[in-house]
Amino acid sequence: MQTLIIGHKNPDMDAICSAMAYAEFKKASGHPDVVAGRCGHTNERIEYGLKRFGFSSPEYFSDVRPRVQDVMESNVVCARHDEPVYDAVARIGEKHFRGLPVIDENDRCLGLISSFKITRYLFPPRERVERSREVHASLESIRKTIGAEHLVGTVDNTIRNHVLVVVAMQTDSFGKRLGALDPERTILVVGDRRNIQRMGIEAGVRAIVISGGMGMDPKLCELARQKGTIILGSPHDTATTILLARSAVYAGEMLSDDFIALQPETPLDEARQELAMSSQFAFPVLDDDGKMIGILSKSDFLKPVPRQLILVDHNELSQAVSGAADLPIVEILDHHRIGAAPTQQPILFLNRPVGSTCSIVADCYEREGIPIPPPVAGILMCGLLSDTLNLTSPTTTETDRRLMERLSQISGVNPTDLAADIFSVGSPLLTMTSEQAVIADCKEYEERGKRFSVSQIEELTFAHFDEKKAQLLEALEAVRAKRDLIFTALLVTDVNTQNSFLLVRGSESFLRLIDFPETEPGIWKLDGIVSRKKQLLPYLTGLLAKLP
Ligand SMILES: [Mn+2]
Repeated sequence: MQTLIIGHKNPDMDAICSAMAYAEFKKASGHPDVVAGRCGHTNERIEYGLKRFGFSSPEYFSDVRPRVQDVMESNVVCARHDEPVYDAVARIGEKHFRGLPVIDENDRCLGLISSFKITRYLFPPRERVERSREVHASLESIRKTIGAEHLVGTVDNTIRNHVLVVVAMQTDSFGKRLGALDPERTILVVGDRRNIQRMGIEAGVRAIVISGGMGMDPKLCELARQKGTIILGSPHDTATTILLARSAVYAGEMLSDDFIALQPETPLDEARQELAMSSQFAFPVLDDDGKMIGILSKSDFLKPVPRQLILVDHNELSQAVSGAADLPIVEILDHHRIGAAPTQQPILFLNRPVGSTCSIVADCYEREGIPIPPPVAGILMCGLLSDTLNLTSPTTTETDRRLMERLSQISGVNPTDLAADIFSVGSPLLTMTSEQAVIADCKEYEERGKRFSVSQIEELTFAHFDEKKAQLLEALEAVRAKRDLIFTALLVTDVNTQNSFLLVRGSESFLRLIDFPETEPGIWKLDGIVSRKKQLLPYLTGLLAKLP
């Protein structure tokens, strides 16, 4: 069972770093099958923080719903289209299967061969029993399947429609019968009846199989050589020889090519619905080139889902990776408001009003007495100082300060230096278009039936703000119009001075309510305001309440 530790959509530094550090903690406390993931793109700052401490960004998951590939059997037992049905039957019997997929020489799936279809072939209905003498196979396949030895001539691999003729009649009856046969296609199966053997050779039949391991008279062998008739010696009696010869037909001859195949990425619940009414015994799983990479049986739906989740830095399913609701959530570590869905089982739910989820992870290490490796301390610092703007945000607690000091000792990195380095990388105003800067960290809210969005970007200085502000306002207006919001806001924060500019586009009646100093139309100066969730959001929802 794999445990995936994953943060919220539109991940920030805390979501990524807490997932990775908690995965390290889990491994150190004896849970090896743990993996950290993300469900959105990282940005330059996150990449910088990870790289600085020797990590690379965790695996990307667009959706964690169980998929066909999670439960399919990838060690597939197949039949080759050019192998005798006899060999396929042996494998079906050995494994107690109801049939096999049939592949070509490039592993492409051609169809399915079922034991039902084979049985129908070997035991045809009475009205079709005549056809049962025909075997569409090469002589070599027939020889091998019977286990016969060459007595005269050698067989080839050309596939022909052969007709098996058992001679159990008097010579004069056989003489009449012989006239009606096409000698090129005829394989006689006969015991040590020399007259019959001679008649067959003289008529120029393609092959004679001598049953019962009885061999052939040297004179007749010589005659056969002259006439070009192949003579094979079967170790079995006539009845067995016939049965074996018939099962020399190629698997490809008997396949149903009208079959349902699956793709490895198909979600299991979709596959379940698609296959519910099908009587097919198994479903080949094919890659984009039609190559067989696995097989799914209906019983595979009963297998337990091989993955469970630990959510970090969020607890609401609306913010979680797609498909999270379909997997067991076994733990949640968070520092936001509680909006978690009910769970089936009791779970570990650590929600603490501290500055970052990374603080909670650092605390887990301390409580368990597990030493924090210096690189892990480094990424924990990244998440902590990025969420608290280096311990200056009003969300910061005494616990955060104490932990930051401890982490700094372990990593040997000064928090202020690290914060400066992180925030100096990838300034949104310098590295993004105005549109990107507005949507990169945009959260949408609904209050009293009114929908609005608040974005935030963090800068080291307002030096690039003036040149960008007009475009930012335009981008805000575009988002507002596109999503039909009552207003869109962007908080541009200078993490050095702890001040912000607020840009808002929306209805005149709303804008008039904002009572911070307005530096120009649509832009306000918010000194000392840095936290979207703790400072700005309550202010804005308060204003909304004043609207008629
Ligand atoms: Mn966080």
